[in-house]
Amino acid sequence: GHKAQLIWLTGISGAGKSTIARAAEQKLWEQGKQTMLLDGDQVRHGLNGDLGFSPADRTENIRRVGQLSRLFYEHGNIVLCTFVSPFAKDREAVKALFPEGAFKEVHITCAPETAQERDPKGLYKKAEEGEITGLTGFDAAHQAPEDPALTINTDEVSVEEAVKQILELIGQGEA
Ligand code: GGZ
Repeated sequence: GHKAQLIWLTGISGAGKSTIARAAEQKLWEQGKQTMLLDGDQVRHGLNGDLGFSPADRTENIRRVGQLSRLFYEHGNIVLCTFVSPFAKDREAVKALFPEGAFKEVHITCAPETAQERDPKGLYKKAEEGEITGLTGFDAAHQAPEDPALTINTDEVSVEEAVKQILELIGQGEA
């Protein structure tokens, strides 16, 4: 069996959250585990399509996702969330919805230069050219978790190794 829990990946755009979460979910499927992956980019195209990137909208984005995560958690899923979630207080509010130990915060980090080089969506280029403002990792801050369950620096750690670390974290305390 497995323990329902919420694995919350936080970090700047281009740090590798979605890539790592998708690979981890694949492994969990192979182990026959029931999972739900909620990704910022996807959720914002549908459910939270009414929200932008102002601090208030980001807070509302994370609030809704927290509630959604709890529903999936209560139905026995290992929930994987990948959101920039730059504000510590918003992540704390999600954590408060879960029983002790069920919310595990993972900081996916890399040098800002690395994220800017990867630039999977071309957002950093747009920010450099002044087309957009308020891009986390460029001209908007990300508040690092103070006491994460895990920190993965993708400058140093491969996707495969990152997945291994996350699976170990998920397995902790499992019967
Ligand atoms: C941060 C932005 C922004 C700004 C668009 N700041 O790398 P991506 O493209 O696929 O993931 C990012 C996604 C962030 O959505 P979240 O719901 O995770 O953000 S938050 O938790 O802050 O509410 C990025 C894209 O949307 N994106 N503009 N200004 N990310």
